Amino acid sequence: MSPTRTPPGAPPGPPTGRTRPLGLPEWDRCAVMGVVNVTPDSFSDGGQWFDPELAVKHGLDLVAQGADLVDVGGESTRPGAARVDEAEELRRVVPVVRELAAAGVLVSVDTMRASVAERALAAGARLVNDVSGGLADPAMVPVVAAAGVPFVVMHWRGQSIDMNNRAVYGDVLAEVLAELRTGLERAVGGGIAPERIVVDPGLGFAKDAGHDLTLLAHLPELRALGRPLLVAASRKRFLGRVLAGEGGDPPPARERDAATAAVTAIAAREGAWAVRVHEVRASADAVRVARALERPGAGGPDAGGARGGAAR
Ligand code: PMM
Repeated sequence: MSPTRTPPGAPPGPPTGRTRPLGLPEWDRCAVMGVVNVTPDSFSDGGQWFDPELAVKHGLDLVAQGADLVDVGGESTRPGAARVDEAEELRRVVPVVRELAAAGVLVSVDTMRASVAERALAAGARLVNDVSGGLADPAMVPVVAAAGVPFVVMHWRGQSIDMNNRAVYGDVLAEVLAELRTGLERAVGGGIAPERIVVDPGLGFAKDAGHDLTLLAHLPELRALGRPLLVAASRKRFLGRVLAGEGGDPPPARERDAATAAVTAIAAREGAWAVRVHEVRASADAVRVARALERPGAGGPDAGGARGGAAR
């Protein structure tokens, strides 16, 4: 079976998401955000899409496989990673955003820099995904507020270079909730409309495997923050640990996609707004199954969204 549902190379259709008046795209099910890392050193896909042309093609492929939106980033945030400089991040991200947006793809930009967000928005991005939730660059919240676009506030305790040292919690759920509330207040206080804000527990960021699993086990409490929830578990270390079992060696990142799709099914069932994944196909199927379970009588090829239609 072909991994795609549209002919290879065919441009994706227009974004299938509806847009709320204040700009947050939404679907009648959990959305699938495909990841395009234009980096030489991400833990998850090891530089495969560092070439801008390959990155654009990969973004289009992800849409053909069922991604509702595509997240483009130019800076690795793996534990221990040093920062890339601004000029290099702009060079990596902006052309890829421009081409994908021109092809009709709904693009988010994954950046901690206000200048990169601003240029990516000018190039057609529709959403800003800042893993620092506006903490890394004081200009970020004002830029997003002025642009009037949706903003992801992720739980974050500091730059990747030493974030593992900050994985210290008495009660991880209570502390992440409190710190996310502070992040929400900071964003709203800086002029971003609450309706445009998505929250994300930041799996793997200043967290060990036990912390990540605790947070995933408590998605209803995270949803009770009252904002749409993004869950980004894809290929992360905690999945490696789960698959390895006691004392075993974790499988490499690229062998964690089935486990990622399992998390997608759980997140969709718990009402997440979106999941952020590297391998889209299985998660696109998972969110449709979760949607079908919400209205079992509806069945049918269109149950849950726009990807139905092709025979299997
Ligand atoms: N994780 C990564 C990058 N961007 N964005 C959000 N909102 N949440 C995350 O957990 C997140 C992110 C790191 O993973 P990658 O290197 O595979 O992209």
